[in-house]
Amino acid sequence: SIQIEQAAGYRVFTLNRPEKLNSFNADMNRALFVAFEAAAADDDCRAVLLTGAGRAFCAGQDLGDRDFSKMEGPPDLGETIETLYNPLVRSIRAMEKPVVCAVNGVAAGAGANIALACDIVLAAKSAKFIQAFCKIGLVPDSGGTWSLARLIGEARAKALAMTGVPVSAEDAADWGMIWQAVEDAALMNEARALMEGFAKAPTVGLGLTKRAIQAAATNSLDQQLDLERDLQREAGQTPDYAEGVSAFLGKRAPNFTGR
Ligand code: LHQ
Repeated sequence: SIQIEQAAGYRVFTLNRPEKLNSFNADMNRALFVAFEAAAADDDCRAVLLTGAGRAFCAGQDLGDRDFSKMEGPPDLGETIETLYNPLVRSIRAMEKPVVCAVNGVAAGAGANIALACDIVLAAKSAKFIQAFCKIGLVPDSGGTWSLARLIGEARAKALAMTGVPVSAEDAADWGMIWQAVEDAALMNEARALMEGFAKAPTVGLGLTKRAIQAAATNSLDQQLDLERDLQREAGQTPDYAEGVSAFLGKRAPNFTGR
């Protein structure tokens, strides 16, 4: 249900149930989690790119997965969230390397919010983000209530979550919900270019940067200044920092090893 490409220095995960608009069933959810955990554990993997096969990025949970007529009572969706979606979001956020998302088409429900959990989101101009949950009586999950409120503010977060209106890639970029909207035909080239850069980047420094920016969500300025001090101390001890300075002074391109 997902396709994994091992490129030099990075991996590409492609959600691969195009006939179901790459909606999540439990297998795809678990496979993606396992893939993220494996990428996190592999020092030779210095970044991850997430995208979708076919015309959609991901339509959220596969709503055909449960047949209400065959169930004794209402399902426990909390269980699904706890065992499948939450571990996935935590894995993406905890991984101390860049996670890029190339949103190639519609991103709805959990599909939209998994995209927003990634560090850098590029979207094809024809793509749309839809908080579809309200249409079926549910609550935005996969961190959506948190990330939307932080990225675009309460006013827009509530309107999107309560109406389910689609947001175009260009509006999403204008609002700061994603990094960039790019021409459909250019999406994968742009994403690959970013990945080639991250494959040769000072990965430890980028990972610490990710940790710091995420910690800012709950830290005071004083706590954050202390954290920056600690992380800079750590970054200053990496071989890549020594290499970066030496390359700069030597007026040559750095050769970062990601350590
Ligand atoms: C689908 C789906 C889909 C199955 C399109 N499932 N078949 C967490 C925990 C537990 C339970 C519940 O949920 C969650 C989190 C969630 O993600 S809730 C939100 C679930 N997602 C949605 O509500 C989105 C539903 N889909 C749509 O609104 C539309 O399909 C979008 C806007 C994604 C795309 O619209 P169109 O481009 O017009 O395509 P379409 O609607 O014609 O869909 C194409 C096919 O894909 C169609 O099947 P068919 O056999 O008629 O060709 C759809 O039924 C199927 N499909 N999404 N989530």
